[in-house]
Amino acid sequence: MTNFNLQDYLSSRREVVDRALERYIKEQKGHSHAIWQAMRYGLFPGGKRIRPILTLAAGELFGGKHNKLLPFACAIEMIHAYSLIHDDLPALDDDDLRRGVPTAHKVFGEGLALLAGDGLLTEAFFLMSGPQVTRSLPPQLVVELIHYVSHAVGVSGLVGGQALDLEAENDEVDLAKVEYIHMRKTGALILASVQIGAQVGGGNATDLRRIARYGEFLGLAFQIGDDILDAQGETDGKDRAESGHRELKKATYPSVVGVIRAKERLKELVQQAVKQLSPFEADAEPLIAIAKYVGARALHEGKNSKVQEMQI
Ligand code: GRG
Repeated sequence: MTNFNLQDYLSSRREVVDRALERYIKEQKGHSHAIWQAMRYGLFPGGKRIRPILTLAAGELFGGKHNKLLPFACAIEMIHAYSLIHDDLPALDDDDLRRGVPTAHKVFGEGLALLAGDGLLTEAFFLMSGPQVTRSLPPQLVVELIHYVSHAVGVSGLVGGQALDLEAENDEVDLAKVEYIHMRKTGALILASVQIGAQVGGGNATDLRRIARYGEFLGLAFQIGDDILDAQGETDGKDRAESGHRELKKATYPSVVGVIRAKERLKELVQQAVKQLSPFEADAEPLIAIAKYVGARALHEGKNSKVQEMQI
């Protein structure tokens, strides 16, 4: 046992990510224009920053340096922010609040919010393919990483998962279908967050397989946890009464098998995720603690919980 403190780890890495995102925005021409303001609104103050922190943690496990990891970590957070802005639009979830404040379209109007999402998505790819990256990593690896992220956020991942989610509204769905949707809609970007970090960090093929399995279990656990919090009216910054009308009809674990079985599945997934990392021993403490935290949020404490880990 070491003295690893998850709270300190999350807040220090969060600061690193926030500073890098700020720096990136300030460097862009026209960053004070309305479109950048709307994009910035989607990024700041930000939520948990769990995806970029996962990229840093997976990279650090293999000795990866922050200067190489940060463009990817920031790009992944920009993609996440885009997905939330678009997801909140009237055409999708129709949410008025996100993280307890008005959604981007409520502040900037639907047109600019739509474009802010497009802008964040596109700028993410601009960042990953920029000189800071191409000077510090082999070109072949950069192309592979960008290809991988595109796959995770395109039709095979986030966008396709969201489309399936739309189609499944009001349908009778079984658990296999719910998991299939979750693994694309939410799991693919979480998996990409750790995989990209591990690849930039220099993990070997065996390491990458272990990290991929960890990411798959964690991605599914994350969405089930979110659905449990939502079913209990505890989703961060947005209680059930504030949820868009669509949210209430979605195919989720709790809606198919109830909250108790959803919690059992969540616990099992976190245990599986943690198990994948046992060969790395204490070096994997941050990734292990993050997985346990994802479980603990939904299993024990809910939105007002301090950062704490699940006992497993
Ligand atoms: C392509 C038009 C178009 C829209 C895309 C893909 C998409 C819309 C939306 C993404 C689907 C989505 C919002 C899934 C839910 C995933 C989830 C649990 C989000 C919340 O993530 P957290 O808890 O948020 O990490 P914070 O606030 O901490 O950043």
